[in-house]
Amino acid sequence: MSTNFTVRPLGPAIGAEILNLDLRAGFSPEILQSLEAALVQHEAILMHVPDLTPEQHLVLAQYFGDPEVHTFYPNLGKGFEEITIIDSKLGDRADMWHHDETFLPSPPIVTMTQAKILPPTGGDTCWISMTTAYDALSPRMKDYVNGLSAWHDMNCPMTAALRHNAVTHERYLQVVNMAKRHLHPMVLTHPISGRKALYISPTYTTHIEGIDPAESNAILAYLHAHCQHVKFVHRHRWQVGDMMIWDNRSVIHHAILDYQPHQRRMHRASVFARAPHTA
Ligand SMILES: O=C(O)CCC(=O)C(=O)O
Repeated sequence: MSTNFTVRPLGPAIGAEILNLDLRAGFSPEILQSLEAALVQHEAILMHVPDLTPEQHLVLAQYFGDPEVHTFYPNLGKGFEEITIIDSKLGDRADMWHHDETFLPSPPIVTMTQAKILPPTGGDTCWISMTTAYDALSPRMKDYVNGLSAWHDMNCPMTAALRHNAVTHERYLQVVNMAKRHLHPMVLTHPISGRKALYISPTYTTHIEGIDPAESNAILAYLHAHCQHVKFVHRHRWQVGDMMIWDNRSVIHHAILDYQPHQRRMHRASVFARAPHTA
């Protein structure tokens, strides 16, 4: 496949940087296919694209799936409803490890976020390779988790936010009344790479189905601690214009909230699979 860029791995487990990407002629099918190959292999990829237009952001999103119009975040407006604005000045924050929206039956598979306004320091985002974390489990633990399913509940982070006084009671009730949750397998098989990944997060996963609550809590606590080992993590210090694309079937992410009262603004698109992902 002929492309105009090179891929530089940023770590053994996860992350790669796309270098010398020339978008003057836009996203050709070859570029898009090569970006997808890099994404599947490295799970989170970095592009330096300060001149990327909203139209190009959409082209990229449409290649990976059906772009989502986010239910509660604001967006760029007419024609660009799929480009979500996440701005700390609007009170938006995602200071927690999560896959995107796993309380949905078919959550977004890929997310692509570009930094627009950054604080002088801080505001890094981290990703965990849930495939590498899965590979590192003992054979006994792999046997244990394979075949189990766990609930993912949108109320879970809202309850935490309420406890931290980070959300109004009105907003809390609004979200809780939506009652969005879904049961997902604890281990996903990536439809392209065939790699297995743990599919749980401390943000949304409440409990393992059919397991005694104390055991479920203990197993989940162990698995979350296991996944958060630094050797599975890639941390990115953003520059304005950087775009990260990540594969929600392989990674979880955490945007660190350590820059208040400064502003941090990101433009983000996430996409749904055109056919449901396989377990
Ligand atoms: O702002 C970021 O770096 C990521 C925010 C986030 O968690 C998300 O877009 O799902």
